[in-house]
Amino acid sequence: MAENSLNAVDPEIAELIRAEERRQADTVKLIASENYVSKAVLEATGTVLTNKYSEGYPGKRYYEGQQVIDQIETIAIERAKAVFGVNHANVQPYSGSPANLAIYMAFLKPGDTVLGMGLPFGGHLTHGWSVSATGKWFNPVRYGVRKDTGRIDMDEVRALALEHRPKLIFCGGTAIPRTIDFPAFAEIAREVDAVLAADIAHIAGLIAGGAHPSPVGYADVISTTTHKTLRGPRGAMLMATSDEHATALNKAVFPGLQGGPHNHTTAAIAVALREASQPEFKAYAAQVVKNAKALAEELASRGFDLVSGGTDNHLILMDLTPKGVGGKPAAQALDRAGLETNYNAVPFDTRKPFDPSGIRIGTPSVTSRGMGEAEMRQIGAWMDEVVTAVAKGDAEDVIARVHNEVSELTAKFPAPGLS
Ligand code: DSN
Repeated sequence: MAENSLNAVDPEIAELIRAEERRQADTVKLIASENYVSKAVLEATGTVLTNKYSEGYPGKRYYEGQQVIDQIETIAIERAKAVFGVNHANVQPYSGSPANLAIYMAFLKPGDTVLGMGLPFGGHLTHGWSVSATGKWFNPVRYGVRKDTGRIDMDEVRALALEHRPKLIFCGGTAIPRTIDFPAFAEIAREVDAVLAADIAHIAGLIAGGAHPSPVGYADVISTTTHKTLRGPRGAMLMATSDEHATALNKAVFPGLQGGPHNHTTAAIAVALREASQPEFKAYAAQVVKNAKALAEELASRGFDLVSGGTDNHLILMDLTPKGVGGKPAAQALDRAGLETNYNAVPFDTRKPFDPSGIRIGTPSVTSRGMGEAEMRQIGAWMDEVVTAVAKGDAEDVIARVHNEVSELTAKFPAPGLS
């Protein structure tokens, strides 16, 4: 029986996928946690591997028929070990939140204390924020950033660790524009006998490409998603150097929290890791940072208030209060102009999380399209024009003009993976 294509079976969904592809092609994507995967990664995700159950690990499964899957997962593990320089990697977590939950399951009991960065300061929900299971089922203590510098205060982290004796300390987060001081966190964790978890989801590609220091040798466990700067499919990994920690993590992922791994994702992670091991990826990671610095300089010169005054990595967090507009109306107007961002709380924000003062932007996606510093300066100018027009309450003409100009730019820099 001949099989029908997606187009024939479900034209409505097929057309919506094409519409999303057009939207992605025509937009300057500045969301710091997103990227464009390569055609090769995209191909691997849409394969028959989705048909297979594989509870367990290579060589020790609970279903037969693993002749091929075992090879794929083993390749993904070996590539992760080589790219990040670790002894152990688990490539099965479905995404970042389950990966982080597995760390709790591996090392803590309910009610134990976790020290993590507060969400409004740039931490992640799963680092012990109150609405997350990790904040409800464990005892969270939070550190932040200094008001005067916008940077993590390592003296505060140490004082909180000594006072509360956490079993687990998280470093890393989702809105941190500066380098994470892994050695300083490791020293504090050792002093209080805590497990140090480095959540490198945002910066994994920068670490793989040598554009950010590595937590290896400092953190006991490392968690990362695979779809941000690393340019893989939506998935996650857990890594460790000690056998003991690796065994605890493996048991926590399966059977602790998850069932069968998503084998199509595992294959795509393997492909992304192969790409990340190539010399071009080093150049990519370095350019992501150069672009972020160029964009930050342009925005700062136009009066934008950058948290911590700039960036060391792929990410810029801005407080729009001096521009006279909230983060949400600014992000909405920018999106209509073809500049995709997200509104975001800034440290010490006086507004509510759903209507905060800031926006967060990043350069992983525009760099994947081949854009450089000149394009970043242009993007900074467009952002200024739109935000200034929104503050004046008369943005429609500016939005329409900028959108046309954005379309001209995106046409010159085709995004990977899109047809
Ligand atoms: N949603 C991710 C981000 O945007 O940073 C974190 O989970």
